Amino acid sequence: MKIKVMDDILRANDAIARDNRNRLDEHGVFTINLMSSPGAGKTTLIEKTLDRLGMRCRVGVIEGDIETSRDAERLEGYGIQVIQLQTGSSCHLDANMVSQALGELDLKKLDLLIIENVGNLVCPAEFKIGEDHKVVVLSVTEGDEKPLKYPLMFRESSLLLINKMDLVEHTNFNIQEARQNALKVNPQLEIIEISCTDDQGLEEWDRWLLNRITVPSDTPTT
Ligand SMILES: Nc1nc2c(ncn2[C@@H]2O[C@H](COP(=O)(O)OP(=O)(O)OP(=O)(O)O)[C@@H](O)[C@H]2O)c(=O)[nH]1
Ligand SMILES: [Mg+2]
Repeated sequence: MKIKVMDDILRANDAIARDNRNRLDEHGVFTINLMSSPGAGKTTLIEKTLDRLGMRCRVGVIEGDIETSRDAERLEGYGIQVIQLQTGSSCHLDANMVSQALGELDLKKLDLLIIENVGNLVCPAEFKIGEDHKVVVLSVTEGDEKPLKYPLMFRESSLLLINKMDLVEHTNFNIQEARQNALKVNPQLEIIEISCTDDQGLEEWDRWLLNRITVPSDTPTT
């Protein structure tokens, strides 16, 4: 019986997620659902992405947190459209929450929407929210076995960003093990090693995004 309830919840969520996706597609907004454990570096990566790509495309951000607006406040200086969602007790964003946030955004003025999910390596992966791709961030301080222990997020994602590579020599994180573990769970997964501190790998991340974003040629980015 419990299983049926969960099935119903996910089916209802999927219908709203499809509607979100249609709204975003209508306006040509490429959308990623950025997921990780708390503190893996999602907001820092968004800041870096805005520094690097903010002049080349129009970026909007939806921040998902259980409490506070601290992540949205970090992005205030960029002059972009940012919406903070506070989930209260919920450990993930769902399609309905994102639908409400989309109503607050001027989608005509966006090329890329980054949705930072609640820091959690399990629940966010269960809920579609209207994204084109899920992207998972794993930092080297978390352990190279995490893709095996928390497989769903790695299975659902198109791209794995292994972050905090500047710290790897101070940890027992084995990069080859991490890659193998992630590919065992999802053989199609693309993997980029990055550091938001020294910018390692961020050019490859820029390319991954730019290859997928459609920027109208006459669009001003400010
Ligand atoms: N050394 C190092 N620190 C990093 C890197 N990326 C992020 N950090 C630090 O990691 C901490 C957490 O970063 P956040 O960007 O807030 O992480 P988050 O995933 O957004 O966290 P939640 O929103 O709470 O889930 C901060 O102190 C960052 O400065 C990196 O590449 N290297
Ligand atoms: Mg954050």
